[in-house]
Amino acid sequence: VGLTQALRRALENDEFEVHFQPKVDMATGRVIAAEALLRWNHPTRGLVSPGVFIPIAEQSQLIGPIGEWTLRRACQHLKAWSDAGLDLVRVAVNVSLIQFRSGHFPDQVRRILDESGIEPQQLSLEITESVFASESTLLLEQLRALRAMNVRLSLDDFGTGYSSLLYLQHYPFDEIKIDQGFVADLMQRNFNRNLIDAVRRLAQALDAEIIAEGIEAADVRDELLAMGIQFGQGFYYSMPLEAEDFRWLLERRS
Ligand code: G
Ligand code: G
Ligand code: MN
Ligand code: NA
Repeated sequence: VGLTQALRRALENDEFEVHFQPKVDMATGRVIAAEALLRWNHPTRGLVSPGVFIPIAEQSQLIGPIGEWTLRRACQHLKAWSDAGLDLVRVAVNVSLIQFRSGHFPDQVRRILDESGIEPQQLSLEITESVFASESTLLLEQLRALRAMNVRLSLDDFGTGYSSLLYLQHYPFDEIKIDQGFVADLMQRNFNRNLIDAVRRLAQALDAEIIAEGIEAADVRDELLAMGIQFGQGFYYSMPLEAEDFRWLLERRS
């Protein structure tokens, strides 16, 4: 069977799981958010990466139901953690541009927030930079509707793709995530340091928060802090964890 067929069955058979990676306030070490990262626990292949199956889901319309499942599951986990008194501000969920095609994505988000009982400001949606390539008013309208609901919008993988300063000012992003490619060799390359500093000033001008991803070592964290970057994410803090392990991480830190 093809992967599309297998993906369809995966949904029916509950083979997906959501893992979580902390987003951290680097000065204090406080976990401010959990990024939900989808995993496919295939019966014979084992854990399959979203890098493999998300593109197939996007081509086959399955991204709709898979994305909805992920969003619901992530919100349910956040609700359980906050009901348990664990100190976590929000959950972040990656969203594919295809999920905006129908025009009803904000309604789906609203429904899932109501169902799960979390507040809109506890949800952040991560959208990659390719958002600027589409120039779709339908998409921009939905982003504005989500922002008007107080859902947070995060611009993922910043610096890798289509960014245009001209577009950026029209989009309601609350957070910019500096792509890990610029963070990994920060210590070796002056260019990356200058670029990160430019993005920091850009974020300031747009009144958006900035977070560096791909932090793997303490010296990189220290350098980012010295450069005035407040938030970070990466293996240095934690790998993506199963929900139960993420809960332990929160308990240890509370
Ligand atoms: O976690 P990992 O490095 O394997 O993720 C690989 C890619 O898959 C990343 O670009 C990540 O943003 C993306 N991804 C992870 N979970 C989801 C999801 O639920 N939806 C979408 N659209 N992309 C995801
Ligand atoms: O595109 P997005 O930022 O959503 O993808 C996040 C992906 O990056 C996840 O699949 C996660 O496993 C991976 N990741 C998270 N932290 C690190 C890190 O410190 N180093 C590397 N190489 N990958 C990371
Ligand atoms: Mn992301
Ligand atoms: Na990213």
